Amino acid sequence: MVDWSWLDEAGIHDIYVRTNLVEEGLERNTANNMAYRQIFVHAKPTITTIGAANVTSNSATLNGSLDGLGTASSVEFSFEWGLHTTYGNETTPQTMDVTGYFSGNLTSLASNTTYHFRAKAVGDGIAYGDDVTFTTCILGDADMDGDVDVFDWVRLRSILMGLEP
Ligand SMILES: [Ca+2]
Ligand SMILES: [Ca+2]
Repeated sequence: MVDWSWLDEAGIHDIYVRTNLVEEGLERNTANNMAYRQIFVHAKPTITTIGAANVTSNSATLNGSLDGLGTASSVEFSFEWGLHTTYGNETTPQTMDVTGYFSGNLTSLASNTTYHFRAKAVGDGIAYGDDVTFTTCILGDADMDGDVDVFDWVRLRSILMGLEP
């Protein structure tokens, strides 16, 4: 007679719901017709929000790294981003099956605006990197010193004439 009584143990079910890291399994030994309880440990991916690069008045590249896959064989990574730490936007998820750097491009941003973002990885559980901010440039701020004045026009003129990169 197989003993199924452990399936009703409320305490184990509570652990699963609370942490989402431990899962119950059942192995049936056909030799003696007994069932054995198994516990599978699920490890979330580990991930880092590195920062933003190539920030212009309306675009930026977001960088992050997948430091560990956890117990998943592949991980879907993306970036959550927005004006606040509630984010509200997410880049298209991409699949990674090895650790390494990844990036996402944002376009059509508002100028002179601070954005929040964090890396996200979905494997055996969901992992988030720390919140990082960047501020888009002021439109017309050619020398990127935070204001628009006559020096920006001088710089813009030099760029257009091919005297400066
Ligand atoms: Ca300027
Ligand atoms: Ca200036």
